[in-house]
Amino acid sequence: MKSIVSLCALAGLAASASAGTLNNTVNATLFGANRSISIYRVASDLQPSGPRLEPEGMTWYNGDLYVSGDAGSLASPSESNGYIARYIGGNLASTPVAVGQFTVVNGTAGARPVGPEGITVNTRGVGYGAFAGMQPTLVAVDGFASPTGRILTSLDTATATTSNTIGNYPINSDDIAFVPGSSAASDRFAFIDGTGGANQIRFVSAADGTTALPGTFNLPNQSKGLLFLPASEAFWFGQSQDLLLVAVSPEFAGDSNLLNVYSLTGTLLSSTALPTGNAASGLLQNIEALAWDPSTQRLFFGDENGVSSQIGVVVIPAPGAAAVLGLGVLAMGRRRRSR
Ligand SMILES: [Ca+2]
Ligand SMILES: [Ca+2]
Ligand SMILES: [Ca+2]
Repeated sequence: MKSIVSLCALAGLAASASAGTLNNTVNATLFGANRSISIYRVASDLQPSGPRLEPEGMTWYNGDLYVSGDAGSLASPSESNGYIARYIGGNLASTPVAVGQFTVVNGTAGARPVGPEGITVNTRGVGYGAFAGMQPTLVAVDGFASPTGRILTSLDTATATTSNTIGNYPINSDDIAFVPGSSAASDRFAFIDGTGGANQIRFVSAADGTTALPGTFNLPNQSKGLLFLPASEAFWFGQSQDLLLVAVSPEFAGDSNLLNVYSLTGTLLSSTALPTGNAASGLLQNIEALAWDPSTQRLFFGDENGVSSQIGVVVIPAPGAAAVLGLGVLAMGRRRRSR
């Protein structure tokens, strides 16, 4: 350990858990207005539990941002190494809690750390991934095909235990989102599925996590990040129906990351190109995860690229926010005068 610390000191690297560092702020036109995206470097945020945090999956629950990444084996730890980063209050400048270490056994190769491509929360209280306490169970998809197969699994963040693992899962997923229906019977999980090379949205029942449902629709190649927003939140994005937001990573040199907004039936409602580069240029490189904080209207972008390893965050003001603010100030003034 001593020699590792010395080597890290020599290389000028952090040797212990560290807070995200603001790398850059960049302006982008998002949903019709100019916004400022703050971009944090997070690569060393899980140390010493994990070697490196390269965000592939993100979800928001009860005031905190949860971030997952790939993992190697117990013998050869790599990336998040079975830990999930929990940023309290979504504060990327703070050191996250390392939740885990989550492991799975699937097949004969023995236990290995979980490396979720995507994470979500079943908020219904029944069905696959349901939980009772204050701390969430994360429903995770893991595209790590070798040596033990793809999995759907449940990560209890209160006890740091894995359960209900479904091995050799037929969906080759880059992300997952819980899509509540009008009742538990119609709750679904939506997946980005790359089986066969083409990207599609597929739905399964959230009752068991496995029963395939209709509604499949096509996505662009390199679709990597998925976020469900209920109609009550769609307002912030200039829409009024349930939405699926999809992050599309660059496919060819010169491509930009895209933020595509779809209806649940696959109608493309908007597509926005995001400033794209790498950490050295202060830009996001390969966006593979999305999350939304409904209390402060913050949208998070996870940049999985192994060199960049960043999370971007942007506040989405309400459409017509300036007018609403103006009315609020006017009302305050009236209250003051009437006192
Ligand atoms: Ca991966
Ligand atoms: Ca990775
Ligand atoms: Ca993902």
